[in-house]
Amino acid sequence: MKKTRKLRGAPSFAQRLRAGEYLLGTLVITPAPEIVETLAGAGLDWLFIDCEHGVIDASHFVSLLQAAGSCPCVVRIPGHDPAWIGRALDAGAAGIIAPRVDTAAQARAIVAAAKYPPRGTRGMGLSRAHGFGLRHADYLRRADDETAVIIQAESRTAVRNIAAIAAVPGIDAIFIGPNDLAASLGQLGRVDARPVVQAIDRVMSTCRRAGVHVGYFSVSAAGMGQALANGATLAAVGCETLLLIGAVRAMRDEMNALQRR
Ligand code: 3PY
Ligand code: MG
Repeated sequence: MKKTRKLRGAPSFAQRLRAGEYLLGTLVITPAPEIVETLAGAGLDWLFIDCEHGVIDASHFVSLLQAAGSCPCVVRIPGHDPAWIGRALDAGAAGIIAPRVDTAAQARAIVAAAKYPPRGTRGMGLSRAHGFGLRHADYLRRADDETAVIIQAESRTAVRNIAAIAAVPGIDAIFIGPNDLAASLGQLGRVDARPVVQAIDRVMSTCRRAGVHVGYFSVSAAGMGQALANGATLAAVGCETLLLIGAVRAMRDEMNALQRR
């Protein structure tokens, strides 16, 4: 009889994502372990470590992921380079997010780079994910199942090809980048413009039909309403600096109101 592998302990981020659980996170754009540790303890389901923009690079992975403790970190790599995918996963990332994926062929190559042979071409090595050698064999057995591959759809071409992209095996979620999508549609900075909203609807309905989970980013909680109503389960709201700005402004307004009394 075929053995089914039991889940050890809590389900991984990838397993929760595949189960369609609502997962709330925020972007991290600065390489500060103190901030990551604070965010990780403040009640989020995941952290979106952004290496596409900002100043985080691969040399920060281990310290940031250590600081996050049990809060899963998903790393957005700067492009589609298999070396970056390997380094993020080797450092113990719960998954990767690949930006600007326009075709099914690109999506297939990204999935391959994230999976060990025979499923893919991920290189063998030792790092934090493998307990620096303490848990190598165990990690090799679990890695493909327990790491998430998230593909960003954020261009006119991606929207045109979305059915083929969503059909690629091994994709755990398609994450809509509304800002790049707006720019690609000639609506720079206007994520609420009609052509952008229509393109987002098209991606979401195609993913729904294909049974692929959808992620969405907004700078504020208010901007997430439509995506959640349309079935997005993976949510990234703001980033650490925007959250700080919002908290400072709210505190300043509260203090100004007290002072006027
Ligand atoms: C975008 O809005 O373009 C994004 O990539 C958000 O993460
Ligand atoms: Mg983007």
